[in-house]
This record gives sequence, structure tokens and C-alpha cells, in this order.
Amino acid sequence: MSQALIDQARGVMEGNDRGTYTVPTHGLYPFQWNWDSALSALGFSHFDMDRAWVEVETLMAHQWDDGMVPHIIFHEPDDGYFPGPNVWQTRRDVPTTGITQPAVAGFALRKLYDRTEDKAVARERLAKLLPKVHAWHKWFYRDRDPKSTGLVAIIHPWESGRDNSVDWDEGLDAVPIEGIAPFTRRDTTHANPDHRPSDEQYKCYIWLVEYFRGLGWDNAKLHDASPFCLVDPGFNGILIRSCDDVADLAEFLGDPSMASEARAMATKGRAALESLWNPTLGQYTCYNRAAGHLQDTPSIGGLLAAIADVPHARADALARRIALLAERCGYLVPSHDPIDGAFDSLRYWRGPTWLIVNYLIAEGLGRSEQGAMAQRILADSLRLIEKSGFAEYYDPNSGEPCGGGDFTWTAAMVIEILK
Ligand code: 9YW
Repeated sequence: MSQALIDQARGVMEGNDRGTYTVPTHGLYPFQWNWDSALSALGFSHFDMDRAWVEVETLMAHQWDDGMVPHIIFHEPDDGYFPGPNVWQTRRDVPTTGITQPAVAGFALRKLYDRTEDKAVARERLAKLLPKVHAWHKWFYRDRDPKSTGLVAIIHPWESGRDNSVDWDEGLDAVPIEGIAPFTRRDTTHANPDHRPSDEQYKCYIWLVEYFRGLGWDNAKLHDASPFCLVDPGFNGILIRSCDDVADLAEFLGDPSMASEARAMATKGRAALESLWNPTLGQYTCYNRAAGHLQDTPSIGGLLAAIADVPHARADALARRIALLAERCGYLVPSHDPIDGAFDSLRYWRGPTWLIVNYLIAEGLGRSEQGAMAQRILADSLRLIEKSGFAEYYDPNSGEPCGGGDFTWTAAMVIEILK
């Protein structure tokens, strides 16, 4: 059974492979996405190690001079996606967007290094990639945490990777939508509109893009200028963990100065994460930096922080919180608490279950003495695959497949879980 699933997953990945990068899925997402690529590399690493490294190398080849690694790289023109390069206008040779995504690459590189048998080859490839990933992390703490709090902010919902999460509703209320150029969405022609963000949310997304474009995509200005400025515990958790992984890798490469810089960022970030603990909910929650307060939205962002090797008492509380969510749905981990009024079992990041987040939470819990809950999450993930195939995400009540089909990172996670 497992081998059959692994073979199918490999088929999905190969179908979306464009040689040096993979697209998340044919049609809906025809370019290279940042955290999709890093997670896909984990899938490749089990059957084609060279290809796994290439995926991250291609991503990092499009890093900006200031250190940012963009959220989409538009390798080939494709009218099937909106907003394309003509909206972003970032003036890159190979067009990219002007915002970033969760910093999974450092975490992925650590696993690629560990799994590459020929360590001389691994070290050679790592020596070129690691300074770039480290520069990205330094960019985060410089330009997305200008007051040096230890926590970075996102300035666009797309940066979080959880586009229409309830976490962003309040922040988006501060985004005016007047004056944007008329546009036609393309996502709703590929996927069921009931499973996608709303038109109102899309208007906010586009307003922010046009606004940042007007500021010349100058990252030294964007954080303070943005009306949308949110601190996401999951996003920070991933960055903290990747900084730790970079520190370990720098030690292996014999670069003590990079190792100590990376370790210091991780240590400061982990301490600052504590300020996002929400005792009422028993999980971390988002801080609205633009408004200056901790939110109460019970989303998966606060559970994803488990990836950051949080204190054991916190990991224990997160596992208890997830056990509670298990009583409220059929398949862990719902992206929003089913008993909250804003929950929507079909609409993207407002309720559905996503395999990539399941994997990252389980990975973190497994390292923090919460192995039983980690196993439970992974078992639910495989039940979803067996029932509904390699979908983009799933209804956490019925297990019904949602969004795009034959999805690269879902397939990659299945291989990662089963191997
Ligand atoms: C968009 C590709 C991306 C993911 C994001 C997910 C969605 C839509 O699809 O974003 O237009 O960027 O929310 O996490 O990287 O799979």
C-alpha cells in the first residue's frame, strides 16, 4: 500500500517537474513558488537527490540584492495566473513578485545535507547555498523587524502562505481598496470559487501590490509604510528553526561567524515568540503590529510555531490544543478552529486541512517530546490521501479534496512521511 502511494506521489511530482523547478500544480499555479519548492525538495530527496538540490538552487538563484527571496519566480510567461509580472513590475531579468514567503529553505537544506551520502558533494553545494539563505534570514531581521524585537512581520497575506486566514481579516480592514486598476481573477477559473479567497480579499491583495510597487519595491520603506503589518507565530517559528538549521550547517562547514550570527537570531526569535503566547486559547496567536495588539484568532498559525523547538511546556500545551481540535473535526489539523464563527470547512485557509502544515507541526512536536500527537497528525494526513488523492487541501470534516488537484507539495509530503 505504501509503495503504491509513494509511486503515485512520485508521478505527481514528475508531472509538475519543469526540469530545474517544479510548479505547484498545472493550470492554477504555473510558476515556481518559494516554500512549495523548499518542501518539494524534501520529496525529491528520497528518489533523486541531485534534483532535490537543484530545486533549492533554482530558487536561490533569484534572490534579490538586498537578500529577499521572492514568493514567485515567473520563469515562463503564462496568462493563466493573476497577478502576473506586468502587475508586479519588479524589473528583474527573470520576473518575480516583490514579496517573500515562509523561510523553509534553511530547514530543507539541513535535511538534504543529512541525507546526501557523498558528503563532499553535499558540502560543495551547501557552500554556495548557505550564505544566500543566511543573507535572506538577515534581511528578514533587518527589514521586517526594524525595531529589533526578535519577531518579523509580514506586509501582505500572501507572504504568510496562508492567504485568506482569519488571522488577516482585521489587518485587511485597514487596507483601502479605492483606486485599484480593474482586474480579472484567474484562480476562480481553475478551482471552485467557493474554495477560494473572496473578491473583497483579492481587492486588498492587489491594493497592497500596487501600493508597494508605487514605493519602488524598496524594502527599506515597505515595513513602516504598510497599513498591513502582522506578526505570525508560524512564519516566525519557521524562520527561527531555519536559523538554527543554518547555524548547525555553518558549523559543519567550519564557518563560526555565520554559525554564531544564525544562532543568535534563532535564540532571540525563540525568546520573543513567548510574547505571542495566548493563555486563553492555549496556543500562540498573531500580533497585529499596525494596530499594536495580540489577536484572539484561533488559527493554525499559532500551532505551526511548534516547528521552532519551543519550550516543552509550550509543545505540551499545543498538543493538548490539537487534541481538542480533533474532537471538533474528522481530520487533523484544521487551519482554523471549527467552533469559531469564522470557520469555513472549504474556503482555503479558513478551515481546511493542509498536508504541508501537518508535516511541519508533526516534525516540531516529534522533536519536543510530543511523538504521540505527531504520529496522530501524520496518520490523519495519510487517511486523507487514501480517501481523496493528492489535493491542494481537504475539508477537515468530510475529507473531501479541495482546490487544485495533483499537487506537488502534497505529493512530496506523502513521500517524506512514508519513507
Ligand atoms: C497565490 C502555491 C501557493 C502557496 C500558498 C497558497 C497559495 C496562492 O498557493 O497561494 O496566488 O500565491 O496559499 O501557500 O505557496 O501552492
